[in-house]
Amino acid sequence: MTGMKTSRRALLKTASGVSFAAALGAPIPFVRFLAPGLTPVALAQAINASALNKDGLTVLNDRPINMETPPHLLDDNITPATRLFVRNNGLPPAEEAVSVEDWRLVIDGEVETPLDLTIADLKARFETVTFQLQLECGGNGRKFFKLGASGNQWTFGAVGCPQWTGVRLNDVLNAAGVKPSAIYTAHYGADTHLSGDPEKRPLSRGVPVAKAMDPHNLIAWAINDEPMPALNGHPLRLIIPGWPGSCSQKWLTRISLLDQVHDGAKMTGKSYRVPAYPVAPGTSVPDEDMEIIHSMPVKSLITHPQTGVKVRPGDAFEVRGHAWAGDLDVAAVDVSIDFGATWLPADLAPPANKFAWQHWRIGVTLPEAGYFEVWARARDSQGRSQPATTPGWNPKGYLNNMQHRVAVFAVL
Ligand SMILES: Nc1nc2c(c(=O)[nH]1)N[C@H]1C(S)=C(S)[C@@H](COP(=O)(O)O)O[C@H]1N2
Ligand SMILES: [Mo]
Repeated sequence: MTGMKTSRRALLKTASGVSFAAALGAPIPFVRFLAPGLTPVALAQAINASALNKDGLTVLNDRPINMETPPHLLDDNITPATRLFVRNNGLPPAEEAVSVEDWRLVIDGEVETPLDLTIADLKARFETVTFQLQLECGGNGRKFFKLGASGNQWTFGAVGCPQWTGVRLNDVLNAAGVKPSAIYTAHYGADTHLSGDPEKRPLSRGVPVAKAMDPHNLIAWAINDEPMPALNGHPLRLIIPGWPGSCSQKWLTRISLLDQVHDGAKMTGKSYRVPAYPVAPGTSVPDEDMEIIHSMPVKSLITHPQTGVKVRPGDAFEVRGHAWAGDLDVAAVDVSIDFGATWLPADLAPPANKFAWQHWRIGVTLPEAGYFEVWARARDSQGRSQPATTPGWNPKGYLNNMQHRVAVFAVL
């Protein structure tokens, strides 16, 4: 029987249960069956703003926690930590278990000298650098694919460009001495698998050594000059800009260099891979025909005005946002107010540094009263542009770089 006494005791046993009950204003009689990490659905929206210190993000899933940012909240040139999306494949390490002083990063595998470093060692031995680096989930835009894939139904906001501080990944790898046999990295973090099975990892991805040696990759401990939020990888994470966010391991504990392509969790099968050739939606593609995603495609966001806004016909208003292009730069951003019939060139700023997203703006006037849409289309330095609707279908719904559209009502 579940008497009041038992349930009270069970409640006290579960620290999160206590705060959930307090937040709900009601006891949770079956709290002992509430799996760790599972948020009461009644709190799923409330919890992001308050307990998780994320400002206005949309919760897509609470176990694991996944949250995206509405485009108009990404208007800042440098994304605030409170507005950076969260994509977790497993359960983050418990905050009490994270000690900045005791955190270790191991570099091993195909290296001359394996390293075992504290964060203080990283700071003492290597140059500290700060870059604005864009981070986008490979599945951003998944929701819009026809014959959609399961997984988080990201719309536009699984992207951000904060300022990160840390040491260069290549400095650390060079200190370990990369052997000629090393061709791929393997990244490991301290988060745990949803099943609770300690043998299983939620995510362990890697990149070719050539990409790993790019001097913009960071082993980072700070975001916008503050420690990173727990959900974004505190106390240490990788940032591998321009490639799917999944390469940027959070709660980083180990980087191994391998003499073969890494086969860790979410490296194989259909994970972060797309068909090597175009396929019709719904096609069943053999695993051997799937290729690992490298650079993310060119994309842009309209961060102002917010969709649904009202303006006066004949009055100019500013449209602005950001654009990015994976490993490339953005060469141009065009804007349309007539469903793509004609396009106007926006003013486009150069990136603050390589791999920072680029800001664009344009003054727009709507000719008469009625419903309009503002569309934005970026073009990369190799001439590739964004499609009006979803690009090539793939089984897991990656790489959707379709144009962002906002609704604008012109009212007298
Ligand atoms: N350890 C670990 N690192 C991880 C993940 C994860 O689940 N565990 N998710 C990855 C994915 S899929 C993305 S898109 C980015 C998201 O980073 P953010 O949550 O800081 O926005 O982190 C990556 N690093
Ligand atoms: Mo991701």
